[in-house]
Amino acid sequence: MKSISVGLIVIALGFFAASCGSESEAPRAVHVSAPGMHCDGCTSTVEETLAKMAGVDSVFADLDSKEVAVYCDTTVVSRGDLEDIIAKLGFATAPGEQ
Ligand SMILES: [Cu+2]
Repeated sequence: MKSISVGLIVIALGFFAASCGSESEAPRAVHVSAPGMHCDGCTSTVEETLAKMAGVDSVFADLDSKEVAVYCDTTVVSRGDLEDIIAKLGFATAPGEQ
């Protein structure tokens, strides 16, 4: 009986250590270019849409640099996922580009 509870404690500590480890790695800032953003409406659309994605902590879209800084868990959401969403919203290319 005693060995079972010690075993459970070891398992619980293992999970705790694992979750701490992943938290210290994430969130990471991923910068994605979105040249199609031209006003505050565009930046809010990008911010609100990306913020709803799983693994995304916070989003800041900068109109001047046309860059979107996404603070996310890169083990859950990849740069490609973020670029896909921005492309679907129509901001991946500058107006006039294909
Ligand atoms: Cu706009």
